[in-house]
Amino acid sequence: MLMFSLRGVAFGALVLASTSLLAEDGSAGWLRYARLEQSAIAALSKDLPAEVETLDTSPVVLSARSEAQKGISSMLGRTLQAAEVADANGALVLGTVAEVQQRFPSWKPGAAPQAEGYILRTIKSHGHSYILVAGADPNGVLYGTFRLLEKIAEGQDLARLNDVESPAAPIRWVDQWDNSNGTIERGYSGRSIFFDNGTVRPDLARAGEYARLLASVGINGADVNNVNADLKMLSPEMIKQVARIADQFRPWGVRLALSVDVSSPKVVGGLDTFDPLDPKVIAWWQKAVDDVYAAIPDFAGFTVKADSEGRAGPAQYGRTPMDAANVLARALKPHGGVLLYRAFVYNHHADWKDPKADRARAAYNIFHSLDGKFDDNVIVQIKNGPIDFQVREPASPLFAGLPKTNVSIEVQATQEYTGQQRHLVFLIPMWKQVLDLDMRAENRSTPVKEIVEGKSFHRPLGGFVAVANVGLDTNWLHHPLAMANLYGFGRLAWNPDTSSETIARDWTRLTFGNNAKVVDTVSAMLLSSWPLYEDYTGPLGLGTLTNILGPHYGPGIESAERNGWGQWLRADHDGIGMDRTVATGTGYIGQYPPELAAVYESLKTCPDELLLFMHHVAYTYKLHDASPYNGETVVQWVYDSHYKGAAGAAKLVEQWKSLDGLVDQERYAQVLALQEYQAGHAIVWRDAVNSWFHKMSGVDDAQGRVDHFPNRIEAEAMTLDGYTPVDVTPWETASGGKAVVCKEGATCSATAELQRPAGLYDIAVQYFDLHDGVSTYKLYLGSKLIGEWKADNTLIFNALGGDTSTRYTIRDVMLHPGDTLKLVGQPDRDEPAPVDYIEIDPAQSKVAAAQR
Ligand code: GCV
Repeated sequence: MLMFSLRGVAFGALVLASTSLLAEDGSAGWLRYARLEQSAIAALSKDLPAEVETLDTSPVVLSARSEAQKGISSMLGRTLQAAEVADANGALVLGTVAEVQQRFPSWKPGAAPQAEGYILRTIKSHGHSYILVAGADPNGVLYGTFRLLEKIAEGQDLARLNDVESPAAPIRWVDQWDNSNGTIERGYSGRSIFFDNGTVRPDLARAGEYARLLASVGINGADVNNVNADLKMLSPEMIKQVARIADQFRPWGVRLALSVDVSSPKVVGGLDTFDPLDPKVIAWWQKAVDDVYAAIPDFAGFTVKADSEGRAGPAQYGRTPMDAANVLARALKPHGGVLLYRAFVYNHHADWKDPKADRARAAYNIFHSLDGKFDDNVIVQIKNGPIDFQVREPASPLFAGLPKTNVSIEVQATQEYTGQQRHLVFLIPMWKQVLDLDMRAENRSTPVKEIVEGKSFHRPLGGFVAVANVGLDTNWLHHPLAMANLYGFGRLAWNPDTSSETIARDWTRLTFGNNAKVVDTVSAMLLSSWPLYEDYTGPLGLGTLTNILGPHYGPGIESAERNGWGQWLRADHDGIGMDRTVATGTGYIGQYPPELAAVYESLKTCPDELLLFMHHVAYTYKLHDASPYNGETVVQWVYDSHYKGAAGAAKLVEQWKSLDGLVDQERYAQVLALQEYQAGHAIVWRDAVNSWFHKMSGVDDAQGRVDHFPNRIEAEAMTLDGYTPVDVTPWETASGGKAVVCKEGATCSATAELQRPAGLYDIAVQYFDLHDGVSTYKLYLGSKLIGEWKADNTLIFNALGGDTSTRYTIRDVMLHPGDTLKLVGQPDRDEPAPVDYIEIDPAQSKVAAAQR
């Protein structure tokens, strides 16, 4: 055995030299097990035994063993030999605490881990080292093994392992919003890994790989279908199919859950009602649940969305969420299942003319009075904020409003309102800011994290749910850096006290290796990304200023106003913001416990980042004196923060470029393309929001930037051949509200004579990249072709506007007065080679050199 592992080391050393920066496609996520530096291998190898002894034969512990073998072979080039009983030279020992105690009777475990927790300990026995991974149960063994591998990947000392870890809460789930036809609601990375063509995919290899990734960060449940549930989901054939997904999950300790529609007894079951209190309906649910458990014995439970956004619900029969939840929960209870009932219940036909109407109040209004009436296997699942995953929201007041009910927090890792994995937004700091908020329920310390852990109110159940929506894209979430959100969610669900910095650094190490510059740079990029995205998309608690009636991606500010969806900004020419005070507004603030309510109610104490969520103020209202607001007016803050945010997005490009050669070329190129795209799109956001505030408020930018673009040439102002000007809606999403388009089959051009002083310039062409077509653009300086590209981004939108506006930049072009610039566009299918403007700025390279 010893000989074998030595051979492994020698082989490993050979491989190291040739593999360090091999192209990687991201499919392994953070579980790459990249080969370590030779010095690290040598240091770790002296403490790592040559055998693995498995004291438990459950499938989960066998997964732990194969994972340990795989990880160690890949990182250290050593073979970890499986042995029933290890020889006397030491071993990695995997088993439950009881099994390990039996194997080493003199071993004292000390503090016992709680359910799914583990002990990692190095002990000496007869002069040899044993590394013990002792789990409270099989899942604990698996989680402990992954933790050990993480330590190895980070080159940590194995000689004195002494960790005891337990998860913060029992519910640590992901939700997928996958539809049985293979699409994913709010999915931005390809089609479903589970479903296709109305049924479960024949090949479920990705489902197993997904479960492995989830298990590696302690996630123990996955709801695989959209909360807007397909009614077919409970049909016998579908359950048989879905059981195949559960088979893929099971070896990784991940239990499968399903979303169900409460109208199923009527629509699928053929009953004349789905009134939850009707005995026929109760019996129907019991039978449906029994059938599910017959096919999937470790089934985790149901998630329910009802009476929300057009979904059927108990309200139709004058019943409450509690009535519906308890009926399903009672059917699940004998099998050990749980029922997650979403508190995302609101009327999307609200009366926008009513100054007291307020969607943010809905969840508390509906659920608070039901506190204490839910069965003990019901968990009320509360979105982090009271609206809908906006770039910033306060914590939902409902967290403090259900002290006698199990609750979980629902966050969104899929970046619906935060850039859809085309913008880098590391969401951990955003989630932490909610988790860490002390609600001051009962005038005592009750941070949200302790409420959902069940600690604050001594609840038996509770936890963390993230809408993940990974897809068939090779790298799972499209942006290679977006996986930090899924990883970080798992880390927070395990221990919400983990800092954002630790998560960012750990993820980076696992994903890109231990090079100090890479770790520092990538984690700095991650940690700056949410604040800067907020800076250019959603100031002062207004919410993401996106088109809420469209794809929730680019800017579309007024879409929030004057409709029933209740995401109102309440903007007029004098001021902006929702007055949610008790004194003069909707009274929402009164839903918080009194100490916190007092903070939000007063303009003096309300944090500026939530100002316009809580209050309606004039554009000229002055923010707090302290940094970063420095007593600026609301409108000037909006202008400044949008310039700051766009500059921050441009900086991400430079930060990433500094890693050229330190990160494999494949992922380097992918991230670079996305960061360059983001930097361009941040300018679209900046200009749209600023122009809109400028028009609305009538207040000029003190720095003279807004609506004043001396370096910009509007396409409609160029000499056009074939191109025709069109209005863009909403107006703020195109410069000057207009673009030019070319007819299908034609070739069009837009020409301008330049009078720039001789020098080096960057020339940016702002065009629209629609989904249904790949137009070609060519840019000529005089007769010289200086740029050629195709509008072939993978955006899914089809209208000219903020969702599709895209920038192509040609750097370091030498210009002279009298030069002619000609843009030639060739449409393709439904994409008319559209152009917004051309901007010619002094070359960034020159600016940077001048600044040095
Ligand atoms: C699954 C938002 C999303 C919807 C989603 C809903 C929910 O409104 O835009 O796509 O529906 O939230 O969480 O139920």
